[in-house]
Amino acid sequence: QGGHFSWDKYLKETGASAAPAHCFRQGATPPVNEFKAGMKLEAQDPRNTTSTCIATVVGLTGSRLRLRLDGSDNKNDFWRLVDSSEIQPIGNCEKNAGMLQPPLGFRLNASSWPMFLLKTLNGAEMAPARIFHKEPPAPEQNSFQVGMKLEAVDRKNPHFICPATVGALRGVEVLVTFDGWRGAFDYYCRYDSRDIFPVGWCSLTGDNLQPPGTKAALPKTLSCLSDGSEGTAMHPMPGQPPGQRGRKPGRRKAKLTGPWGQKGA
Ligand code: MLZ
Repeated sequence: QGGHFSWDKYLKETGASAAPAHCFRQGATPPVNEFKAGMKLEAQDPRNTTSTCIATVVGLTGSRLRLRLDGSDNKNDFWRLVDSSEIQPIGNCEKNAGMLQPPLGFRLNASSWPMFLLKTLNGAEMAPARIFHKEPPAPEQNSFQVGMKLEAVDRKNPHFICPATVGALRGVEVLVTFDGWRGAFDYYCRYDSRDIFPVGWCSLTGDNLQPPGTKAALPKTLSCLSDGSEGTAMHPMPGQPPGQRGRKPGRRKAKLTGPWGQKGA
């Protein structure tokens, strides 16, 4: 567990507001996670989305599962919500006349796939259908506004959910900018992405929300960060949302700006 981060104080100190829950494609309350490590299920291969593979739960965090495709390596784990439409109970693929496929980068010869499949399923603990949840419907339109705060998966470090701000809007897309970082982690996603959550989500699921700008010294004066982190004093800058700085996401080195942007920095 990292230091405790208080959205309440952070919103007050930044003068920002949280994106309302109706903006998101998320349940009103996070879905219960009854999965256990070792359970197997079917999942779309994230690197080859037309194929359905066998996956094993290798970790759990809040309402999400850390998944690894059977026959793949441990370098391509991915995370899915328990109410994702991209995971199904074992048997679902066959029921729909589909064929289970080896993952992209299957570590054995393709010809050994049928035998591999038999063996991997033999005696396996299959996640029961009742612990899967229905995916919530997408909101009808993009109702995010620039400056609104949210919690978002850091796609470069997908086990992290971090405080973020809507930096720009582009049709059905939203620019997710991470508070306290210069933009190296920012990305555009659809407004109905499953990777973005309303403020308070992590405290409901028990996920460890990363405080803004975790890697750097955090200013002592920030009462929203109550873990006594070291750092030089800095003053919050209300009403100064990051983002809209006209740079391409993902091209710069990760650099910490401090949670309040860079006026005077
Ligand atoms: N190890 C990484 C963590 C960055 C997390 C940023 N989240 C928005 C780094 O320090 O670069």
